[in-house]
Formats: sequence, C-alpha cells, structure tokens
Amino acid sequence: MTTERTLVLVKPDGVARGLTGQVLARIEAKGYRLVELKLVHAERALLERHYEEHRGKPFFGPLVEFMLSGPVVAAVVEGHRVIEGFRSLAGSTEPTTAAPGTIRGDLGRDWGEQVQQNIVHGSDSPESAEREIGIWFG
Ligand code: IDP
Ligand code: MG
Repeated sequence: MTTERTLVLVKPDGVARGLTGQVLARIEAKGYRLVELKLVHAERALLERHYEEHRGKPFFGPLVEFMLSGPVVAAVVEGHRVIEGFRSLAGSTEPTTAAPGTIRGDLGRDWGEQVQQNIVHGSDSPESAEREIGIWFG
C-alpha cells in the first residue's frame, strides 16, 4: 500500500455555516486519517500562491476575497488514493449540479456571487498536494 496525502480546506462559507464537523466526519467515516488540522485566517499572499493556476481568470479576484472573508480550516488527510477519493467525496465544482451525496451537492448552493462558494477545497494531483501542503503547513 502506498500512502498518499492531500490538502483539504473547509472554506470560509463552510466554517461560517458551522459545517466543519460534518466535513471532517465524512472524511473520517470514509476511513481516511487526519494528520494535520488547524483553524487559520489566511493571508492574501498565501491565498494567491495557493490559487496561482487561476491567476488572470475572471473569478480570481473574487475567489481570493472570498477566501479572505473569514477563517478556514486546513487539514492534511492521509490514505491510499486519498487525493482522488476526497475529490469524489467533495463533488464537482459547481454546487448546483454537484451530485447529491457529495459535500458540495448536499451542503452547497449557488448564492449568485461572482465566485462559487462550495464549502471545500481538495488537491487535484500528487504534485498539487505536495505544493499545497508546503504552502499551508510549511
Ligand atoms: P475545484 O475547487 O473544484 O478544484 P477549481 O477549478 O480549481 O475548482 O477552482 C477553484 C475555485 O474557484 C472553485 O472551488 C470555486 O470556488 C471557484 N471557481 C472555479 N470556477 C469558477 C467559475 O467559473 N465561476 C466562479 N467561481 C469559480
Ligand atoms: Mg482546483
């Protein structure tokens, strides 16, 4: 078995709506293991690095402002194929159409803002996971 790690964020909407426990419970119920966990109010520079791939897109500015709007919970989660597995638990980006049963599908909705508020972030590849864990946990 090869153990993999991913970065999970409960975004400001998830923390503000009191959904942190539900998100963590789903991760644990799936059988993955929490190896790092903290509540942080992230700085702009960190968020711009985290979302570097989206720089220049119309939602980049609103995305960074949204992520600055309140505390986030950052976690490192471990398990075989956890990167893919957490993306599957999270559901697709747009909460309106994310499948029921997923975090975004069950707990998220469109609020008509410039940025999709969709409760969670999860790394999308081993390279992203390594980069993002470095950004958030050093
Ligand atoms: P992901 O979080 O599902 O990996 P990404 O494409 O990496 O989605 O986008 C990062 C975040 O930016 C999304 O989770 C969402 O909050 C926001 N976002 C992505 N695409 C759009 C869009 O087309 N309009 C508004 N917000 C978006
Ligand atoms: Mg992404």
